[in-house]
Amino acid sequence: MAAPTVFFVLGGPGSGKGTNCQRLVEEFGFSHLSAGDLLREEGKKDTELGLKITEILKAGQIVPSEVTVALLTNAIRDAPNPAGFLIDGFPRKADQALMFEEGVAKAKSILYFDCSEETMENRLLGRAAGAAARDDDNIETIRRRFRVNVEQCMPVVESYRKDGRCITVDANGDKDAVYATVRQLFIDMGK
Ligand code: UP5
Ligand code: MG
Repeated sequence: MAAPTVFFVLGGPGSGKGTNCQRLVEEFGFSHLSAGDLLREEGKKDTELGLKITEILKAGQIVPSEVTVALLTNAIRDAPNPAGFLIDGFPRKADQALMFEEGVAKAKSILYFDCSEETMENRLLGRAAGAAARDDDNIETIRRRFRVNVEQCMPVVESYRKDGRCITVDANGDKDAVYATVRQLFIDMGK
């Protein structure tokens, strides 16, 4: 089987990765794989691994790479899509990038949602107040997620920037404004 077409979608917590991926799926027919969603799903299982994942997510820390890479690999294998995959919120650490790109596929482009922490915090606190609230949407974990993002995830974005594959999107605007930029990028890439 030919290697799948893969786009990594990166950006801090609340930068709008999931929101924009959903709209890209509707318009361009991609498959959306959120590493966080796959981990939350696995965390619901009453197994040792499930309990461990839930604990790590609640603390805003990063799950060991082999766990996340295995979940993504299985999802890609089980539902191949010639239009391609949007891998949301992954890779978050340098070793994850290496493991995935050597074992599964090299990402075609990396979309980086650049958003201020103030805006991201307001969005996450907004979600925390509604029905879509997540266990990690409390101020203490949100701040921990921000710190992990700066210390561990941003170096991954920087390394893709250096190798010329990173496309940065200003993600501070309203939903329609951000998506207008994102969809244009895919149209320009010939999608
Ligand atoms: N919203 C979105 N865009 C908006 C806009 N332009 N204007 C106004 N509001 C906007 O959006 C968040 C909220 O903001 C929503 O209410 C939305 O309506 C609104 P969303 O699209 O969900 O943003 P997203 O960037 O997807 O935020 P999310 O909270 O999902 O980001 P995280 O990166 O924190 O979450 P993720 O699910 O990727 O990871 C969760 C945890 O999983 C991590 O902390 C980590 O513990 C673990 N993890 C790993 O260990 N390894 C991995 O590889 C991946 C995750
Ligand atoms: Mg998300």
